[in-house]
Amino acid sequence: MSDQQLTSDARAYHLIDVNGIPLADHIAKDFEDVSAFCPDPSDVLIASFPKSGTTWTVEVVDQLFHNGDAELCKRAPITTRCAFLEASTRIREEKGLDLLKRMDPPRLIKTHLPLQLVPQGFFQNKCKIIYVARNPKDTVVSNFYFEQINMTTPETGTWEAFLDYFMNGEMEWGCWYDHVKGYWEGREKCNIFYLFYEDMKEDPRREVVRLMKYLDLSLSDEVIDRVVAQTSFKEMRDNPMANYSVFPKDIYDTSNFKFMRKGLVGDWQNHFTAEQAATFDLDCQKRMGPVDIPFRALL
Ligand code: PPS
Repeated sequence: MSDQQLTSDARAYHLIDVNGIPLADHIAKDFEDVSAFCPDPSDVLIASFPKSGTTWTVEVVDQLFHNGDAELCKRAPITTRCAFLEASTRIREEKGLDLLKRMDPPRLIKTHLPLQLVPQGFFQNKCKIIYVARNPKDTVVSNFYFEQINMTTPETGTWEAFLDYFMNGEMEWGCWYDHVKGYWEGREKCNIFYLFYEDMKEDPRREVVRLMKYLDLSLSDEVIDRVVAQTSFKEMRDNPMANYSVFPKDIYDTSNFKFMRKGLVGDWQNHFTAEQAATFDLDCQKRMGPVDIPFRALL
């Protein structure tokens, strides 16, 4: 897929501080260009901390924009149907900014940047912004498995070490707590649709309808039902245009785990010890402070 062959030290990687946020070196180096990006007012930004349900949300929005037309939504891999704003050629065939130049508005744009690093053009042009958040314990578990697939970052290490890394806010794209709080606090001012993974799991139809209304679309019940059915975990897991299986093994090695891994709420219970969960919950309470985001599946 990529002309750029990753070398044996491809996993060597370091984080660079960009306005207080650790970004991968290959992303940080083009950050000025990313900041200067000016979207069209019709573009839709889908933002998240990694492994929160981004791909699911992108697929739903793409299908809503295409009237639930299954064939049209399989026109290209999801990574081409939606541009990853800050992506460099280390993780994608072409930079997000280059892909955007080839796309026609309204474009779907994905980002993992915290709100304060989102290019100002999105706010100036009053673009629609959807933020998807997932309870932190399932988010860290999903990241732990993804890092084992991800051949462009260093070896993952143990679960215990990874949990500390997450709790210390040392991850790429910054601290989870600040990320979810930033979009939560900015949601009214910036007209952000704050979506919860757990709500999508509980009642996908209800959330698809809410998304449709936010996007100022009006689709028939039949189309809505189709979108819900075509974006189920099982459908997306088996859809090569949605499940990331088109990536070569030197980028994502899915021999042991798939990108579409389990798609469940509460899988953290299979990974956290009782002691880890208690420490995590206490820490989470402190870190969230007075900001009361209605996360579920925490306990
Ligand atoms: S990324 O790389 O940050 O864009 O990853 P992201 O898409 O945010 O998160 C991947 C997790 O979302 C799950 N997923 C789904 N769950 C339920 N239904 C659907 N349709 C769906 N699509 C993706 C995916 O399986 C990852 O979660 P885990 O817990 O690892 O299975």
